[in-house]
Amino acid sequence: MNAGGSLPRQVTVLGLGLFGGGAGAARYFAERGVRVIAADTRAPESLAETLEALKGLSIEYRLGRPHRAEDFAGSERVIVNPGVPPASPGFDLARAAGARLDTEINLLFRLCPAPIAAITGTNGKSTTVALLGEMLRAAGRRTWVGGNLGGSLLPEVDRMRPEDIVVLEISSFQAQRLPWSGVAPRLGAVLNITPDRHADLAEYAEAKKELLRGQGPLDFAILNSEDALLKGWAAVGRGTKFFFGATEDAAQGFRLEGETVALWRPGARAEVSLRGLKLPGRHNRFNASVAAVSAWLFGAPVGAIASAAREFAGLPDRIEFVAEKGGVRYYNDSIATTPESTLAALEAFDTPLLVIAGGSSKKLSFEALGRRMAARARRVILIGCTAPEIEAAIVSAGGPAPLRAATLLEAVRAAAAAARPGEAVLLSPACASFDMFRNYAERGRCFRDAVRAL
Ligand code: UMA
Ligand code: ADP
Repeated sequence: MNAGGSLPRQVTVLGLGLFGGGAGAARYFAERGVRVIAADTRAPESLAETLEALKGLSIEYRLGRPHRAEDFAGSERVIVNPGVPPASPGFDLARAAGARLDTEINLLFRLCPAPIAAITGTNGKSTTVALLGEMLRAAGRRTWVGGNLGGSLLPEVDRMRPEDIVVLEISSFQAQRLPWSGVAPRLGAVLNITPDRHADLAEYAEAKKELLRGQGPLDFAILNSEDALLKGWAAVGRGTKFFFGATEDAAQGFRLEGETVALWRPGARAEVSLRGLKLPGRHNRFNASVAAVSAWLFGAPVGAIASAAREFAGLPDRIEFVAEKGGVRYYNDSIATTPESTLAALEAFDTPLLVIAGGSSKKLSFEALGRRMAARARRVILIGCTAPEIEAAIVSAGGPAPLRAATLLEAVRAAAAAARPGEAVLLSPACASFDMFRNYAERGRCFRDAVRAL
């Protein structure tokens, strides 16, 4: 098999990046003898890890400057990075060169012989994807996990078999471009839709809808009736809809009953126990319910689903337990880049909390977060550009004035000095990291190092 028919002679990868997506596309084509031009506006020094990983492959690099017509000349196909916005000059140049636009994820959809389960939403995607992967593995299915959570499955596609399952995390930027190839997943789940960096919520919701639009009646769509937008999506695409929070009269659906997930479809009914789930909070029981119904629809036995849920230790940077020092527990939730994620994290604890928050702005309101912080956090330590805004929200909600720190290291030390045994220190920034770090992962690493050095 190759990239949807015969291989092109030449492709341009528009946006090489650091998370493996652009790099996976470049590797896939270069390993198959296609001439590859990799264009990225970033300088080679800031792409060093990617360049190292691609060493030895024949790839022509055009880096560290604005895109030019010559980067696209002669390319039949341009693999557009999800991080390239529609306004990027790269688009005009690609079109002017007469190239077909494609994406790494679309290529995978077209080439992969196994059914695909694709999960999108504003929050909870990575956790749900990883947990579904574990449930399917526990059921004995060979499972490939990838997509937005990092890396690329594309170079592996020749090793995939029809009886395997591919589980993908799909961002709205990836979902939006699925219609370029007219592809749809066998199972598509949309967890929730809350304001994110997309300025326009309606446009953001439309992007997510693309995941389900191309589905047929034999495909499954998992939705959430507790979400204000998603509850109205019964007619999006032709897939069979399973709603979280469905009432008994629905032909199929699933819901949480305490620590048990009830699942049903015509002629079949099951219950999955979530007892022993290590992930804290109701939002994680919801994520586990979505993973459970998805695994069940792929034929996984309920015993295997429940044992995988019990065993799952969670992912790095998502309310990740780091260490206990002097009776204080430290948690790293660096991935929480929106106020909603931090709100969910605050609900996940029942001990007194010291919260480290702040970072670069996504232009979202901190009003609700300020209220909750005022009520829930015994002490807040703020870092980064958004510190004044978050402070104003907390103080106007009647909370105590937060502390300020110039660096994350300083914030961890201030939290440690203020914390008492039995309390928890939580890094949950509610903001992006780009004012102080390269990305959330680097911020999480810095927090872990600072805690371990206490
Ligand atoms: N770029 C250009 N020209 C432009 C615009 C951007 O060259 O006009 C370049 C940038 O300079 C940058 C690159 O495009 O170097 C994008 O970098 P990247 O590291 O994000 O690229 P990839 O490694 O291909 O990562 C992509 C996803 N990136 C984005 O969606 C922005 C990764 O999601 C994903 O893990 C990976 O593919 C595999 O599928 C990252 C992400 O931040 C983690 N996702 C967002 C999120 O989770 O909130 C949506
Ligand atoms: P994503 O991949 O969508 O960013 P993650 O699983 O990485 O989601 O979780 C990101 C953050 O969102 C974590 O801080 C977590 O506390 C929070 N979160 C996880 N699941 C949910 C949910 N279902 N609803 C709201 N917040 C959630």
